[in-house]
Amino acid sequence: MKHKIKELAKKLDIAAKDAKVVEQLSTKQEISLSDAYDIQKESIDRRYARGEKLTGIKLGFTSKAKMKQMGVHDLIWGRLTDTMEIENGGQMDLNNFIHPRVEPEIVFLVKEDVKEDINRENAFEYIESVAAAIEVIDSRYKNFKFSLEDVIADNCSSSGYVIGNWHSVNTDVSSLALALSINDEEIESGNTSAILGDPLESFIEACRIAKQYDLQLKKGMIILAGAATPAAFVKSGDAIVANFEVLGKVTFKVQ
Ligand code: OOG
Ligand code: MG
Repeated sequence: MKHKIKELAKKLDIAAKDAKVVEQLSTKQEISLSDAYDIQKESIDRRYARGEKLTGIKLGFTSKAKMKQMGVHDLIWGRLTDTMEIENGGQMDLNNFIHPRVEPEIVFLVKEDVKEDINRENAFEYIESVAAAIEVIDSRYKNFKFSLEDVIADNCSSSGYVIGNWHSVNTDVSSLALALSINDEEIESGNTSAILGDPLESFIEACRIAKQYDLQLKKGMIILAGAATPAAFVKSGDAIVANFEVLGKVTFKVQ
């Protein structure tokens, strides 16, 4: 397998860059979890080589709703880069996506380079602020179907994110009602407590993962905590709004 990592990483990177589907990797060869993370790393290294910058990490399958929707039951993580950011109130160009879906999330802004183990007590020393967010996911696999290893290799379907207004770290985000609407129609509703019981747990988990994978979480990076509801497909012309109680609204349009 080792000799195929680069080749598979290239395949997925090109699929993401050109917005073209590929066959699931796992139907052609056996891939271990560690191979899958190696492929992810190699494919994101190709983005760095084109000048993209790491902006943070995202967690996936942190809520039961998402696990059920996708039939995958383990927490996963992926890398976010600067070209994925969509301005709040802005537009996303559908030409750069295959079959995008949107999901409401919580995002944390890292305050200090993380150099110690993080728990519920010291976490707040490392969080600058919190915000509502929408993640845009776009699997590079046909019909958005994958195994756990496939989706990890594909950088956990990462393709875009929109961040709402930042709020003080003292804002309690453990149990906020939220709703996702498309063209003024409510598509999903839920609560942030669906995210590992409390999105703060995603922050702690992200710090643990970063250490395990030798990835430095730096001041100014973001951590996307994972979706609270199933994801919804979007199409050209859609106006997307996620509304999160005290955190306010996050919006964008699909063009
Ligand atoms: C994988 C990404 C999952 C989340 O928030 O749970 C994810 C996928 O569903 O394609 O981002
Ligand atoms: Mg997500």
